[in-house]
Amino acid sequence: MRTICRESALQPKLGVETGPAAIRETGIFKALAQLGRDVRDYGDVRPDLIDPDPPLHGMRNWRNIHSYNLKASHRYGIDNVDITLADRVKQVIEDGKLCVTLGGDHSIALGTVYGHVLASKKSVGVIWVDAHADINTPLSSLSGNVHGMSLSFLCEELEDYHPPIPSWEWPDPCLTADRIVFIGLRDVDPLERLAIDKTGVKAYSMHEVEQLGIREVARRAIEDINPNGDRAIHVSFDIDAIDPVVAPCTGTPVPGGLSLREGEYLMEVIHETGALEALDMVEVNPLLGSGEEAEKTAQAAELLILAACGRYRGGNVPLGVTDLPLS
Ligand code: 4U7
Ligand code: MN
Ligand code: MN
Ligand code: MN
Repeated sequence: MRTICRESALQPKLGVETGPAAIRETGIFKALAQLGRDVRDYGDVRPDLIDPDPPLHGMRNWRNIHSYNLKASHRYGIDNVDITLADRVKQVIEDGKLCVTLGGDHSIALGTVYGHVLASKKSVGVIWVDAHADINTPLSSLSGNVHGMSLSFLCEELEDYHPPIPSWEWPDPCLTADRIVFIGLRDVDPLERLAIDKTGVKAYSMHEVEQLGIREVARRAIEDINPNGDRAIHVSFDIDAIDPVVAPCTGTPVPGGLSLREGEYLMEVIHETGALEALDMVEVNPLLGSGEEAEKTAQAAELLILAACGRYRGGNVPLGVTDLPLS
């Protein structure tokens, strides 16, 4: 069972809210069923947008993003979302199922990680696969885009660097820095680098992927966040981690990314741990390119999700089949 949700247009470049539809259209449900996965589409989590939603401390769309992810809209005398993303993820995890969330932009990780941490019986470690570190604070961000800040709100060590937000509680930071690891970085703001150094979050940028190879990076990353094998894994996969030649339709493409092969290998290895409880696939934006490019990007996302769900490139025997057809 898995949940498939999407986000509304909460960032300046429109179109990312149509990413989930493009991924659904790849035929992913059929492919998952063929793998023997019991799939349930929970539909969308979709708020009625609060409008206007002026910035605070430079943070754009912060009311909408908060109420959508974590619910606090009643503080504004409005009730704009039936169920929050955090509650939806919590529900799926509590059912003991792998929860796949389709974004939407990467601000959805505020809700998915928080919901996962609330619901999991285990301590949660996060593998953040991204060209970007998404660890700006509202005060260090040059853009004001919350999808570039998600981790700073989740990380306990950065709590004191956040300005107070009146009548508002952002999520209790629910991760310690030793339970976060980056893979695929290649566009990190200077103050984000400082945040990584100060907190000690482990980071395998494209430099380390080149130096060590994806096999060693995957092994180390899993060991970093799950040293004793007793934790649950949350993968937050920004499609811009993959090279734009393969996944062009995304808001902030950066050349020189992971190949699809590297991405699939990483997801296969994470699947093999048996510890994966939640996966976000975010930042697919079908409107930023031709139809063909949009399809290519959605197909890359599909393959990555399938690998995380047990698709093996060497082939999978169909469920329940033990012999070849007899003559
Ligand atoms: B994504 C950026 F300044 N760092 O903060 C920022 F370069 O979810 C980019 O990883 C953030 O796609 C990218 O706006 C957010 C920028
Ligand atoms: Mn991101
Ligand atoms: Mn990114
Ligand atoms: Mn983005």
